[in-house]
Amino acid sequence: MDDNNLILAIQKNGRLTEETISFLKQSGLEFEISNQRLYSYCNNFPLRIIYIRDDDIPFYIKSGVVDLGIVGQNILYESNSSAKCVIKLNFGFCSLSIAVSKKATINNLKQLKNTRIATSYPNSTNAYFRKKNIPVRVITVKGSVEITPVLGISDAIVDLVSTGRTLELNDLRVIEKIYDSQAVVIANEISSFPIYKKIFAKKLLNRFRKVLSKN
Ligand code: PRT
Ligand code: ZN
Repeated sequence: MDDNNLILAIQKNGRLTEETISFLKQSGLEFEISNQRLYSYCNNFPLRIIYIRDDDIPFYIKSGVVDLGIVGQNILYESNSSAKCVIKLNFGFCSLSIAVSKKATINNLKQLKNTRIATSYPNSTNAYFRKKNIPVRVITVKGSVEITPVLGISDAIVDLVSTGRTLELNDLRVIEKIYDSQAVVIANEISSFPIYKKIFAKKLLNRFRKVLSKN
C-alpha cells in the first residue's frame, strides 16, 4: 500500500467485527465491504481499512505497515507490542479471569501454587502469577480452554469471560480477575507519523471521540 492514506486494521470475522464496522459508519466513514476482499477504500476520507485476525493487528502496527488498529485490550496486553491504547471504544467488554471447577477445593490464589493453568493468554497469565510470586505451570491451548479441567490436563484456566454463561455451562467458577478489557483504538506514537498522516490521524480520532461523546 504505497500511498499516503492512513491504514486502519480491524478484525475480519469475529466478535468485534460488527460493532467495529458500525462504529466506523457512525463516525461518518463511507466504505464498501466484500467478504473476499481483505481491504476497503474509504470514499470520503484518506483511509484504507484492512481486515485481518485480531491477534495479528499489534504486530502489523509494530512493523509500521498499519497506522491504527481496533482490538480488545486483551490482545494488546498479550502481544507485548509497543502499540499504545489511544481511545477506549465502549464495546467488547470482558475480563480475563482465573476459574476452577465448581468441585475444586481451590478458593484463592495461593492455593494455585504449583498447579497447571490452561490458557490462550500465556503472557498475561505468566506475568500475573510472576507479579503475585506464585509459581504455576502455564499450559497454552488455542481454544476451548474450558474443557481442560474436565479432561484432567489443568487445575485451573485463565480465559475471557463476559456473561459468565460458558463457565456456568462447564461447571467452572471464577476465583480472581486478572484484568478488564474492552475494544480500543491502538497506534504507534502519532506524533512521529509523517505530517500528512498525522493531520488525518488526529482528524479521525476526533471523529471517534465525537461519536463516543454522543453515546
Ligand atoms: O479470528 P480472530 O483471531 O480474529 O478472532 P478470535 O477468535 O481470536 O476472537 P473473538 O472473535 O472470539 O473475540 C474478539 C475479541 O472480542 C476478544 O479479543 C475480546 O476482546 C472480545 N470479547 C468480548 C470476547 C468475549 N467478550 C468473550 N466472551 N472474546 C471472547 N470471548 C469468549 C471467551 O473466550 C469464552 O470462550 O466467549 C466465551 C465466554 O463468553 P461468556 O459470555 O459465556 O462469558
Ligand atoms: Zn484472535
